[in-house]
Amino acid sequence: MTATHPPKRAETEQSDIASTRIDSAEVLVTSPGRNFVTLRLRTRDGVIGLGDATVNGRELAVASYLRDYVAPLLVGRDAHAVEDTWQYLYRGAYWRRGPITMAAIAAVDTALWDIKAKMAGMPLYQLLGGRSRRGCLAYGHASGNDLDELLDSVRAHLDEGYRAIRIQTGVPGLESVYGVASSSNAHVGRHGTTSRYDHEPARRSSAPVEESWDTRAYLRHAPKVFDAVRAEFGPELPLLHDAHHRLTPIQAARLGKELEPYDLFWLEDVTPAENTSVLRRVREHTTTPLAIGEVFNTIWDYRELFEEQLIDYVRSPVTHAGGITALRRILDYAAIYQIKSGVHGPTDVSPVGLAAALHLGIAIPNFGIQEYMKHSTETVEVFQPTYSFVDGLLDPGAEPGLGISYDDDVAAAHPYSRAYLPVNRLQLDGSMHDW
Ligand code: CS2
Ligand code: MG
Repeated sequence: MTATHPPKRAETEQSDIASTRIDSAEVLVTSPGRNFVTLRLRTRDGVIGLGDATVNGRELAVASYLRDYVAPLLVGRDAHAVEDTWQYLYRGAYWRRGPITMAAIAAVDTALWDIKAKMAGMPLYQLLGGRSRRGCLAYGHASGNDLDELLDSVRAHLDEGYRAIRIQTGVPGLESVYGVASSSNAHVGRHGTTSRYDHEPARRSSAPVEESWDTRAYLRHAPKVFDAVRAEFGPELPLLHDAHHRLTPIQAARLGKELEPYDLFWLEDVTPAENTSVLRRVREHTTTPLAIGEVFNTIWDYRELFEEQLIDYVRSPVTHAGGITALRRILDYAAIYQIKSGVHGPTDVSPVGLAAALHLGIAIPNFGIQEYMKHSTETVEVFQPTYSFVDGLLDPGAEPGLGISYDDDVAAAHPYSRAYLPVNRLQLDGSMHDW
């Protein structure tokens, strides 16, 4: 009897494969104000796909993972085999999860979806089920070192068309707080203040900037801030707040409870990401909606949060959760529990990552809100995004694929330069603290 050899890969449409094979996989690192890592795949037919692999402050680790281990596996593969390639890279590595691995897989997955949509001649969202809404509601970042600065910043955002606003302020007694624009970063607009806290360039120094923290001072101050914002802007405006992993469960419960009168859209990252079961305690005490997940990597991180309905919004971006394939799977799972998307969209997620989120967001049934911080002019010149922001809604645009094209010449004018996120220490005694 003749032995039959099963095909090595799940390639079924053999005749098409030659032209859709991946011919090159390039890892592009650029720093137009801040560092970005982009994967560019090209098929034999010359169709280009882009994927974002930026891990803020650890960029070159993903660049190496992609360049040294993943790119050699991609050349010759069928660009249409999106799911099989995802499984091949995830299961095949043996080592599971983690930000570097999942950002690398995300970049491959996003680039393959970009290629598939370009081959179909359609904007990517058409392949994800088509348009489900007029646009993706975006939230902007208002901040101020004191209340006057903050209220001005909210007004500036309303002028720009935002219909939902995140509120972060300085805390009396603390010199600076992450998430609040420092005055040196402020750009003077009609209302005199900044619209972005990590205004580019990203902080470049030989070591991370050290910030100091006092949880009791923060907990005393936060309700006063929301009281003032509601008094000024009324009950309608959706308001969000990020506690940036800094609280214990019982402190988080107290904050959620004290903010209930101000009807937040969400309270984000109240506790550190590792031990999600502590959110049971928070949930027992407050009806303030909770969002978490910007540092999660996989669907497994969400399992108990979904099944016990401990959260209301999923913060994972395409870039850090393994791509469009993986985030779609997470959000479908979330939908069973009436949990919605609230995709992470700071400026360290590149325009490629943001575009991917918008194609997904416009298509899925359980879209919630999209974070939006405008990228710098230099970043826009490199990536040339075609998405738009009109009347508070983001739209992925009508170009085939993701709608992003990478300008190599502009990128080359902005070489990589090491930059760190800050660290946080307790003001009391200098102990390292979550941030
Ligand atoms: C923040 C981010 O956007 C957010 O909600 O938590 O600024 C986050 O700290 C950075 O993206 C980290 O890279
Ligand atoms: Mg956050």
